[in-house]
Amino acid sequence: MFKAVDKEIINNHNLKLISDLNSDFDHLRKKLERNKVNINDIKNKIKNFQVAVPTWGVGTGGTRFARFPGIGEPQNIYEKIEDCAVINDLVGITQKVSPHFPWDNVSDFKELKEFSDSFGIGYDVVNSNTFQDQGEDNLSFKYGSLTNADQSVREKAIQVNKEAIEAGMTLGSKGLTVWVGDGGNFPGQISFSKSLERYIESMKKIYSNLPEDWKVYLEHKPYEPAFYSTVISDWGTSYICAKELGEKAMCLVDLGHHLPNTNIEMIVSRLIDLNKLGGFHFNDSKFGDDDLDAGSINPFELFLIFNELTLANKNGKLKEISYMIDQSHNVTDPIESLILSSNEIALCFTKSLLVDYDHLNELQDANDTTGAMQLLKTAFNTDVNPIVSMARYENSNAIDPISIYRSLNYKQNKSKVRKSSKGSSSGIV
Ligand code: PSV
Ligand code: MN
Repeated sequence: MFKAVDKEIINNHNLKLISDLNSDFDHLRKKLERNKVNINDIKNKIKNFQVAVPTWGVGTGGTRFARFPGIGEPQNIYEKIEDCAVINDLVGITQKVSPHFPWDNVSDFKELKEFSDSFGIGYDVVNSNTFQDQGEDNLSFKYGSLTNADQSVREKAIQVNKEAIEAGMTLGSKGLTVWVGDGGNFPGQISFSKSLERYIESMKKIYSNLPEDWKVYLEHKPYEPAFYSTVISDWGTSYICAKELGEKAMCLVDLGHHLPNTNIEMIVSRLIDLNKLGGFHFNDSKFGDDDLDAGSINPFELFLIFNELTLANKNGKLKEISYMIDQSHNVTDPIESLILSSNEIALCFTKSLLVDYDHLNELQDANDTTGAMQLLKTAFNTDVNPIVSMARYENSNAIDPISIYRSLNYKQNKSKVRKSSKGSSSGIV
């Protein structure tokens, strides 16, 4: 298999760091032992953890105002796969990518699969884009896609999704995420009732095209680009639609798709209990759908989400969940952001594994509010970096991925061979 980052470089780098890591790991082992936590059991779970990287995330994103291209940024899906392979060679927990169609403009999907296979990169859930016009015809998504009043526009949007499913089948994906920007910017613009009815009708047609072993993930979002009303605005609406569609339909929680202060971890718990939690788009935010790096603003929230997942898993309630990152990197090198984000996600998962849920249950039943919160805080405040770094080391990845990446001068080197995109057109991604 072809390696985007030379194994020798990783090994030499690790050699310099392993002695310190061994002593940090040993120190933490002893500390956790006092609470009867076996560090190796946790490390083994982290070694098997995976989160998918979005193909659109390795390109430089933008805001509504401008986009400032980074140097050596990928210009096509092949170059994006190369960047994703760099990330995965260093961290090892991002073996799959989540592509976006037709953003990812592919003429030969078999050839793309062979190319990504050669880097050891696979495909997670595929995404369909009906939130902007792509084709040359007069059927525009300006006033909605799957919910558009015009049936021929709806059919066009359904077709985009069917094509995404076909592409995903060739690539080895097992699911489709549907997010529509459909809604209204002004009171009276759309019928709340008819647009939801049309959404379900269109989604039923997409659903009927899903292969037997596929899932479809419905992504909700309260606003943007429709600022007055959004058709799939919240987890309740998403749940109702998923229920109406059937077993293969699940809800996807994008962390940025909630109004400020929403208790996302409780939504996660509700969806688990309703058997409809299917996946995540990890990111972080200060105000709304900011698409900032996971764990950069509110790592405690990320931990509390994993806390619900780990508890549900312990109780046998957790089904297969697709973990994906959905971020827009405007001012950082996307590769660095994705390395750090995958690490933050792994850290929060690790911390959740430290919680003694039987004890938490006892504290809750005894109404020991302080004790229960302390239990969670103690897990959250534990520095579990030695576990996550050791998991990477034992998986033959980098103990310190960022410093190796910086030593490669990867983007500077790529800027000599990749055509630069001069444009500064705006757009969140
Ligand atoms: C929409 O804001 C979203 O979260 C959806 O997942 C899109 O597919 C993605 O961002 C792309 O920008
Ligand atoms: Mn998303």
